[in-house]
Amino acid sequence: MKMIVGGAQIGGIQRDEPREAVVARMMALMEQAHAQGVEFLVYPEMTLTTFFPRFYVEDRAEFDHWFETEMPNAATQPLFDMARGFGMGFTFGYCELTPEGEHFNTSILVSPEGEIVSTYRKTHLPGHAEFEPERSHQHLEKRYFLAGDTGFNVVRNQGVVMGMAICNDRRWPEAWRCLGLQGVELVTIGYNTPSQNNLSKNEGIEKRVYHHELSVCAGAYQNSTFAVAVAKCGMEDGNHMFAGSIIVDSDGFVIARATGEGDELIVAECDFDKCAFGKRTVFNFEAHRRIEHYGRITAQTGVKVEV
Ligand code: CDT
Repeated sequence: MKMIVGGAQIGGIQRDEPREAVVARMMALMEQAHAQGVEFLVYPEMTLTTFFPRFYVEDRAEFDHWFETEMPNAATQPLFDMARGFGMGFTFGYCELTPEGEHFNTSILVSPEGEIVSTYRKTHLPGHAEFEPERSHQHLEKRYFLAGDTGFNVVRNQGVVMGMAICNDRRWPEAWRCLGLQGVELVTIGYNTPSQNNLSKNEGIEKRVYHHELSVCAGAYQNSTFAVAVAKCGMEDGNHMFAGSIIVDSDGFVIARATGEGDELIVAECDFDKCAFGKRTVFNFEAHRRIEHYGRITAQTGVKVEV
């Protein structure tokens, strides 16, 4: 089962950039993708807005305007319509405000018929909830979002078992394994990652890009799945976020890579039949996993040194 998969990297979105302008950029990439035969397209985390968790406001309600209360909505409907016209599935991230008043960092997976077939709410929220002056920049995801309540789920879309994760989730093997245990064949990951560690100026961008790539390649290999990790990147409101969008095969090799820091399409033909070999040999979970020794993973959160 082969499918041409694309990643639509998006360059910086400035604070005052309207949703409609962003959607126009997304549609330009979708047109390019269609011209290259892409059948499924992955956009970044929080594709519609600037990465506002870098800003602190006392009253978080002041930031509700960054959130979508329905999807699709007037701004995004043209994207849905274009994808349906092309017969293309896609996924993108946005900030969701539910009718119950809950705020999530969300991504949706949309079938070629234009139906939202899966919704994922980000589990691992990095950063902090209060203003912390010792940091070179703020990362207030814990202030503006609730931890997701969906867990890690898969859906069969266009014949492929697909699952979503968002940004910081890619660094957690638990997220990958939850998807792996459901037979995932394509993991989609959108991200916004600042190029500087806000507590360590000495951690250069090279190390940060390396850790990103290491996480995605390891997760793909250890679960014998393809992965598409797509950045929102470049300069945003005077802050730099690294690029490095990649498509990774089920052996953990990068098979497509972005070269710039702006809007850019990456494309690879993915042969999902390749996933089966790893799943029935080295990573045959049924044959080799030893769950009797894994209890700590769900019973304990932090490290306990008892020796
Ligand atoms: N958006 C997001 O999750 N970014 C984080 C930054 C980590 S530093 C607080 C990431 O893991 O890439």
